[in-house]
Amino acid sequence: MIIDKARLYLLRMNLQHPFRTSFGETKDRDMLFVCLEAGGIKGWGECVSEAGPWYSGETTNSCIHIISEYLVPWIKNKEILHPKEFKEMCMSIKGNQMAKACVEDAIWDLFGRIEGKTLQSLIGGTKEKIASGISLGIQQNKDILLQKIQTAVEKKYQRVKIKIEHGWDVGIIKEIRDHFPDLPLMVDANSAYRLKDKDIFVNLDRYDLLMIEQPLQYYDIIDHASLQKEISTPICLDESIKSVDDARVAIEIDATRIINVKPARVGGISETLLIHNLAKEVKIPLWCGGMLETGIGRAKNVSVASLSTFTLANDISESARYYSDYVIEPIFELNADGTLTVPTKSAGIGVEVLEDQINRNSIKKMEI
Ligand code: OSB
Ligand code: MG
Repeated sequence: MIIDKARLYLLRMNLQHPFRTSFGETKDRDMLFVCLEAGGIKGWGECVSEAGPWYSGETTNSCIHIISEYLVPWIKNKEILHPKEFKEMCMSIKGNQMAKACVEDAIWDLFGRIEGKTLQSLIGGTKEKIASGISLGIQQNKDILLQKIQTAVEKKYQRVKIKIEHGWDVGIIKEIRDHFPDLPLMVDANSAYRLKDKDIFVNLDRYDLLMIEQPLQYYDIIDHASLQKEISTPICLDESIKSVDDARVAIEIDATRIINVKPARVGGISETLLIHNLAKEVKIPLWCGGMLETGIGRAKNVSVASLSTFTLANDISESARYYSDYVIEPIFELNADGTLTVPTKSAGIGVEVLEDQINRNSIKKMEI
């Protein structure tokens, strides 16, 4: 295929509820979408970057820059036989994983739509339904959190993840365990702690958590291995794993016993497939993380989570949880068994993209 047209859209989308983590609060999101066209067929990618460099060093503006000045010009009007070629084509662009993933996703979607195949079948995903978990941000008080957990349990989410930070950790987990002794529960610190805070994790070790996600620095792998020696709850890295090489190192030194794979954090679907192959070889369980995606990114994540190594519940909740303005059809609804069905309504990411809706609501558009 030859990509002959490319467009960026920026939409401001309000979150249904503010989402607070140890690195800050998100109230609305400027969502960036890229649309690539080849001979009139369109493929879509969603960029997960946030306005500021709080989760990683990338921002929405850095992604606009990298996508429009480098990534798209480097692939436009060139013959591409398979989406896996994208990585090679952009190899000399360092870092900028979210920007790369957004463009690579659009190439996979476009390729699938041209070939008449779903993304799931292109990557070899085997499951029809994927296990859905929920990630609950830091709340104003414990009663609000307990109520949100109760609602999640009633909706049959398969596990609950609680964001933690200093002052909202051991105490709140004890409280949750008093009310929900058997709940499949985990915590995510988003790098809020240092090795000197080890006692907090030794205390958390008593509460039968499925895992502790990214307790220490975002660039750190070694200290996580030291912390893992002190506790039996598995550590699961998120921010620290930006490539299959990071994953291999972290596994080798026992810094991570489970990996939260966010395709956008590792630079795209091709890199995700390498992590999938590694995980199969070394028998490390995976699950797919989320970045408050709208429908386009969500559909991609659901397809990725259908790979056989993604055996744990994913941070992929129903569409209505975060936004009311939908950009795809059909939206994702939770099944009674706490799963989401892998969409197969159309080729590519499996859902229709509502281009008119995106076009109408954009606050910025750019032809590249
Ligand atoms: O660390 O997993 C994270 C949201 C934004 C940034 C980082 C994270 C998250 C989540 C939400 O936990 C997961 C979701 O999309 O539901
Ligand atoms: Mg995380």
